[in-house]
Amino acid sequence: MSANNVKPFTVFVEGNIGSGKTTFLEHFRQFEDITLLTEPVEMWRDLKGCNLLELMYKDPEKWAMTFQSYVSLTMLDMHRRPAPTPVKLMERSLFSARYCFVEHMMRNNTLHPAQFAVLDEWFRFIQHNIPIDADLIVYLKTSPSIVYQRIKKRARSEEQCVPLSYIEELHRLHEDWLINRIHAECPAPVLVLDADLDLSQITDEYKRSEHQILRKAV
Ligand code: DGT
Repeated sequence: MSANNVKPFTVFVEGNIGSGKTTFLEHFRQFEDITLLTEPVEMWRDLKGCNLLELMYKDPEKWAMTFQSYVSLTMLDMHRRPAPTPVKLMERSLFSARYCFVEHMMRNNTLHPAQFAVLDEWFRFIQHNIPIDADLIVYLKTSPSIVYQRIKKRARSEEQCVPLSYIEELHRLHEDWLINRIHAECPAPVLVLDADLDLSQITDEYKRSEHQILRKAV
């Protein structure tokens, strides 16, 4: 709840790996009265000394279930975290974990059908029993070849083995969820931004979203 006990205007920032979600959140640091919740990747890389992200990439059949289970917990924590401001900006959500990452793992058999069923039941249970506020989704739309180059350039150690085909598949899953609406639930209206632009031009594109995001704060 914000200071005056009104629910914050809640925005999910979504997009492929390397689409600039963190940079987008950083753009909004200049404004007052916004709570920024960046994705808990660091928690995934160090859970009591275990790097779950690395384990998942190195041996997906063995670790995907464990990893997704922990992603769900950390995402739910972010969804439920109170914001003392009129606007709350979150990097990703339980929805992209389910409709993009888990969906991919189910389709390529990384997850056993029984594992997928358990994750899906958790997702449905949470959706029906725990309020998840969502007022707007900002979709940072990119071309797979462009984010693939960015991922190679930033050289996060765990992601070195990521093939272009994985990025292409994740792109299709984001499009199916946010543009083609193949799943019944898209929890909020979607604002699409061109996130292929490089850093020198992207600020103007980010500004296009300020009005919709800040209108509750000003
Ligand atoms: P950005 O700022 O757009 O460059 O964002 P990234 O690429 O730092 O953040 P994100 O969420 O796209 O990806 C972080 C890493 O975690 C990446 O290797 C993909 C992985 N990841 C994130 N969420 C999930 C998930 O639910 N399942 C799986 N398997 N991987 C995930």
